[in-house]
Amino acid sequence: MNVNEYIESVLATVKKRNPGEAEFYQAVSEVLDTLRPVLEAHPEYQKAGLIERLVEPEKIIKFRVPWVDDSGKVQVNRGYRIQFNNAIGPYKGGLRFRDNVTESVIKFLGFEQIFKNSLTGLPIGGGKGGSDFDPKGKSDAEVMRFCQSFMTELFKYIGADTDVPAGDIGVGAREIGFLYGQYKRLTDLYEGVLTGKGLTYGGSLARKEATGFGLCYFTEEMLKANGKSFKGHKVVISGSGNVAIYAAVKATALGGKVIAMSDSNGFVYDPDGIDIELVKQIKEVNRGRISEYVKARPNATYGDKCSDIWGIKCDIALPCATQNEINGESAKKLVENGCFCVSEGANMPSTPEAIETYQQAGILFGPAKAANAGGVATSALEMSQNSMRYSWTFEEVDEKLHGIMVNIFKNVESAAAKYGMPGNYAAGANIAGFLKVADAMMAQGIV
Ligand code: NDP
Ligand code: 2IT
Repeated sequence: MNVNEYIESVLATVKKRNPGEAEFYQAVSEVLDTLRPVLEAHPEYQKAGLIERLVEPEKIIKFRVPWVDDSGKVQVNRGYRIQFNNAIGPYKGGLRFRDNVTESVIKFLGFEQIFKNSLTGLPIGGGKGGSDFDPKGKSDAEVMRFCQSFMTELFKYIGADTDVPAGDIGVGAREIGFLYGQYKRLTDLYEGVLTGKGLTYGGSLARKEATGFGLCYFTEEMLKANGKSFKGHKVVISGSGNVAIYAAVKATALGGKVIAMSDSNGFVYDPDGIDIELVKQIKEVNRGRISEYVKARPNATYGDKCSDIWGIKCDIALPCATQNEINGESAKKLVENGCFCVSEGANMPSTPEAIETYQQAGILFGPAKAANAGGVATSALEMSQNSMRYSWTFEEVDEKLHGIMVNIFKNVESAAAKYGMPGNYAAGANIAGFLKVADAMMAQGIV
């Protein structure tokens, strides 16, 4: 079987074994497509059935999460933890609480996490979990009861050296606190089993900022390598959650002007530049809607379709909300309006058609696996601090994060060039992330 036939046969198995799981299939096919030259150069991988093993999660845990809402009604959600690959370290990856969470979504996120975590250069394997529970609109007491029920099953499968979950969409400091409290109560262990913890109980300084800051450090490095920078450029950022807010802070600090942000209901456009403190107040403190922004900013306007944010003329686009939020049509609008850089804070925010559009237009594209790896990298730094029973300062963590993001860019750039695709950072990220995992899997035998 030649390499093309090999890839086709693995993809056919993935499709058959995971029927209807469109997101998972999308993530796998995007990666395998770029690994062709690597598999040509390393026939031993095919011989060892490495790709067949890589696309099959090591463990899929699925469970019922019953809880009682404030009106006394019993609610049932489904919980997941997918332990995808631990060749290079304990499973590591976030938990997502959102109504559209399915096994396919968790699988695609877990699969991406393998390569992302490898790119950080730190010893962490890939995993992901979550639930179709949505904390939005729930009381703190409901969120707590849900988190306690979720952890009452999950605690059996995780541990500081086994599997270390963290946040993602719908899981922030509040949820991590409730989950940690219940883990500790069930196990009597005070250990770094979750990251993104509060600062009073083992959290790391700069973890909250890390994904957004890291995204901008990576993007700045990519821009620099191509004779550009954030300075004086208009930036559009989708979402207004953890990643989006700190991407906006850092993009502004690096000289960019953020002119639009969004949530799942709509977007705001502020020609004077987004007032980030106001967004923090609305979204982080009040848990409100982005539409409230225009009440305080007379020059700003609100649009009630979140994908219309991509029609705003900008130089740099940072999608920081969710998967497949930029389709082919939105990508064309960005390119037509002169956007020269798309860098992904969210996981898989660009559809394959969107990526094709960027590539044909020759604009700079920072793929999620590399560009948003700063969050999980800083989680790994949190794990190190927990093991040492020691805390680094904000500046120390931020400096390490910066170094990690610069390194990721360098590795991605050189892997792309080495395998004959210079400037194709999506291929470079897949290849560089893959090689370390592949090497470890080869060394560890058929497991
Ligand atoms: P948050 O829950 O803090 O924020 C999510 C933001 O995206 C909110 O503004 C939310 O709007 C919006 N959003 C969520 N789902 C949709 C949807 N289906 N359509 C449109 N908008 C949506 O999550 P994070 O900021 O942590 O995560 C954002 C992205 O970044 C995700 O793709 C996540 O996987 C990725 N990521 C997160 C990391 C982290 O450390 N947190 C690390 C690396 C990647 P609303 O307020 O209406 O819900
Ligand atoms: O997608 C991601 O990398 C995250 N949600 C962060 C995972 C982590 O373990 O910090």
